[in-house]
Amino acid sequence: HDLMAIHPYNPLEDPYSLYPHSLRNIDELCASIVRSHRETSQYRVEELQALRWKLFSREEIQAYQSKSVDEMWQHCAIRLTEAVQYVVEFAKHIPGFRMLSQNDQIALLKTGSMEVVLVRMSRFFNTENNTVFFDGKFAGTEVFKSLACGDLITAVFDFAHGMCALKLTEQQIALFSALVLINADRPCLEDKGRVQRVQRSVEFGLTHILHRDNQESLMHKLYQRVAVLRSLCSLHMEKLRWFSQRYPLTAHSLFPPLYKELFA
Ligand code: CLR
Repeated sequence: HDLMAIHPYNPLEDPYSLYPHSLRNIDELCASIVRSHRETSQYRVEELQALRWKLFSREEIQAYQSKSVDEMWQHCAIRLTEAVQYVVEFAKHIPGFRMLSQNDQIALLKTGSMEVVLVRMSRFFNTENNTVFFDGKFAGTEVFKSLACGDLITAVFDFAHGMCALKLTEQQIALFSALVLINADRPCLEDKGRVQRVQRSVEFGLTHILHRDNQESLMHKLYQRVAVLRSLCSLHMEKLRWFSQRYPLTAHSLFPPLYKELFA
């Protein structure tokens, strides 16, 4: 996919379009983001729906709760890192992402991958009993007790709850995830202008599908969610610093390399 086919737009070169933007290209852009989301989302929504009855037993919950702080942190860091790896795959197939410099790709992933994991969490969340699909079953906040960061866990669960309330379609989640990732205001970007052009095309794609779905009012709500994401990720970093100070050995030698690379 060639982004220049969308930005800037030259009507003389697009005999198919009756509109100020090429719908053909914007449809292609949306389709490839949606495809990339689908191929990297681990579970389909229907599959997760079918697994909802699988809850951790009292004994299993107790086993998680009796893990030591560093044992549970290590366990969660591994799970989070797996999720981040899928987000990296997702990013690679967003049209235009691979055309950014390596530095800028890494800068966007460093700040955005955790945010996308949290957006994706809403697909793995059951609002009826406030549980998230984790380690093969649905887990409530009590499962994460031994992490000793209850405020972060509560905030993360609240966020998932709020995202679920928006009742987004898979296509909307895909485009929103791409928009969260491709953000020209992230620090340490070499070529802000180029990121901005990719960002505009993704924004345009999201606007396009919201318009098609007759849900333009969602745009405002989604931008509000972005602000909450920022605060959640700084809380995550704060907890990570606290943990690394208390358990330097675990943080240094037992955390997955990618987790350290992205968040340390
Ligand atoms: C998010 C969507 C991914 C699959 C996935 C994997 C790991 C899950 C994550 C989801 C949601 C958040 C999660 C995480 C493992 C641990 C973490 C449940 C479902 C909780 C919130 C604990 C965070 C602890 C850090 C402070 C280390 O596609």
